[in-house]
Amino acid sequence: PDFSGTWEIKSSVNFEELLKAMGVNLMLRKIATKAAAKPLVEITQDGETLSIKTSTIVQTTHITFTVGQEFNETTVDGRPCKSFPRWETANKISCEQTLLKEPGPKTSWSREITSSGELVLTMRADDVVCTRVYGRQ
Ligand code: R12
Repeated sequence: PDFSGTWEIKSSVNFEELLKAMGVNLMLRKIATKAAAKPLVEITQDGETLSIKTSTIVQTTHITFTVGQEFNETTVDGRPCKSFPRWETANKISCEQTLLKEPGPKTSWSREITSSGELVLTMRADDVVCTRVYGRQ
């Protein structure tokens, strides 16, 4: 599928709960949740290699990876981790994360292009699942 494009958010569920499960304190949770309500996501794709830039007023992250190959990233709360993205279905990339410094919650994300052309991002921390739906700008 084609993940490339400029994406804006349509809905977000459980983002603050996700941060809570990661142990982020109340003040940072409030700031981050407010910032994450207006993100801009820019994705470029070359075959199985994706580059994802996620910008908010407090933080911008940029990852580049090839599906099937381990890469370094950080969890949503900024902890360094190893990430292993793989195709879960033809349209969905699932990525397990392993913290470089344990202990911490078990985290992962997935990104899927749905049949209606939306981008669905899920982020997990232990048993909490945050679901964010993006539409093309
Ligand atoms: C912390 C510090 C910061 C943040 C946290 C802990 C803020 C994180 C933000 C994440 C946004 C994620 C998005 C994801 C997506 C926008 C704002 C949580 C800055 O210690 O939709 O792809 C310093």
